[in-house]
Amino acid sequence: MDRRSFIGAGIVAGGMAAGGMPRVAGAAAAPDLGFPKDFVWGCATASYQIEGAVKADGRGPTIWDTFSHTPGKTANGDTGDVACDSYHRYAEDIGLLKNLGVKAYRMSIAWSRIFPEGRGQPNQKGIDYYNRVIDGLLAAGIAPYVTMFHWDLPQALPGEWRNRDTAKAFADYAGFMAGKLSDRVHRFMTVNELRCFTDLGHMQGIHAPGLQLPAAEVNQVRHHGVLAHGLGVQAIRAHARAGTEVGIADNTSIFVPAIETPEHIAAAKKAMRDENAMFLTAIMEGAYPPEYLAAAGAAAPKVQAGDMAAIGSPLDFVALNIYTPTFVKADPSAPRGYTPLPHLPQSPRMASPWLYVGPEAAYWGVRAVSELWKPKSLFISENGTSADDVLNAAGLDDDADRIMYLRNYLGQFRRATAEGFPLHGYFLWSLMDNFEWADGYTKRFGIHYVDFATQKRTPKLSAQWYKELIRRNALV
Ligand code: GBH
Repeated sequence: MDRRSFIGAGIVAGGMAAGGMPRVAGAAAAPDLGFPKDFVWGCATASYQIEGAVKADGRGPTIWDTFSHTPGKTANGDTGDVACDSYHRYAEDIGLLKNLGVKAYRMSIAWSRIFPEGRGQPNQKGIDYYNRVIDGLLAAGIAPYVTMFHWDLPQALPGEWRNRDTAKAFADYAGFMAGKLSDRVHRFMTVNELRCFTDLGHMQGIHAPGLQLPAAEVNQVRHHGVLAHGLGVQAIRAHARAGTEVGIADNTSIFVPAIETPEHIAAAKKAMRDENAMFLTAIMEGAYPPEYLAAAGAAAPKVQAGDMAAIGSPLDFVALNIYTPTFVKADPSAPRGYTPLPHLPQSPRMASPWLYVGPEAAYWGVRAVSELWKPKSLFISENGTSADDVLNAAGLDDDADRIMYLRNYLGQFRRATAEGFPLHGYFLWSLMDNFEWADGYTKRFGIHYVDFATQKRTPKLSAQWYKELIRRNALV
């Protein structure tokens, strides 16, 4: 059956179980809410957002230590100095994961715990910490999925991402860690969210290192970001055991067709490719699209021989962080044939002002990436929401709005799996409330509430909901 008749059959028959097996008798009229067998359910976190212990065991300072300690850069002057103190409480946090029944945990490694100055002599105490975490996860039956870089760049690297050498230093570090961990870790992600650590840090200046550079320098930083990814893929493959899978966790900008007709769908796919030209498009195609280079003109990135081949290194999987959509329509009068549509002042959004609710981003993100570039495999490396969490008089966090958000997005991910797109797993952001970058501790994304004064973790209602979803392997 091709994809289209498969969907049609599902509708006519009142739902097909994932994999095309007819549903059990008695449930024939109910919509099918199941996910594929062996779908990987997980939670995600990142080192600087949860670990704290910024001076422990030889960890070197990072650009986020510097930035968060600079007055006016984060809400309330919040820093990651303590965060969730997961550096010391990791065993408890593994317990939270185990209680949920997740099969996988996406975590990141703090580069400056391994190489305090970004390069040079490795710090065994930092390696030991990740060995403890990974061994603890495996003992709990949880597979670690490891991101090598989630924004906490060692401060000692001169010129940070403005310096091309940083991409090489990243590859050396990533290869080194893959050599240490690939006996137990089978999937690595190079970097998290290219657009965030390049543009937010170097164009808008709202993330570390807080720069507002001219276009040519921003494009060069972006180039160093994708180059780091590509050299990192090669280094991980060179040092990891055979069979290790390598991918990226990217926040590709996602365009949702305003109307599901062929012309608007084509417009959305074109927008996905064009608007991500300097990031995922370059990685999946091993080239910058000529239209991107032409539009950048004199500000186009300076590319050296061999760069694009490295950037285009084949991946075992693509992982997407999916939060918010841009709706788009076909528009023959627009230069590129499409027009992105603005959100309205009253468009629904969650506690973070940028977090517009658009569950269709889940389906269209997976579908467009699948159809444009045919990756072997896809994961959702992050999806989740902030909410105005408060503990009630009973000490509980009944976050029904987070459940609403997650249920809607997961319904759209389920549509993608039911239609046969190769989506194999989902990591909820986040296991627990944590340091939300420039928003400090004012925005909570966890399914466990963290009291930052006492470090007490309390499962929210959404944790119970996620646990039940995992138990049934179906939307609840
Ligand atoms: C991801 O970022 C990150 O990977 C993760 O670390 C983070 O905690 C999580 O999602 C939740 O944010 O309106 O100009 O202030 C998502 C990307 C980065 C998007 C910050 C919004 C602020 C935009 N987000 N950004 S602005």
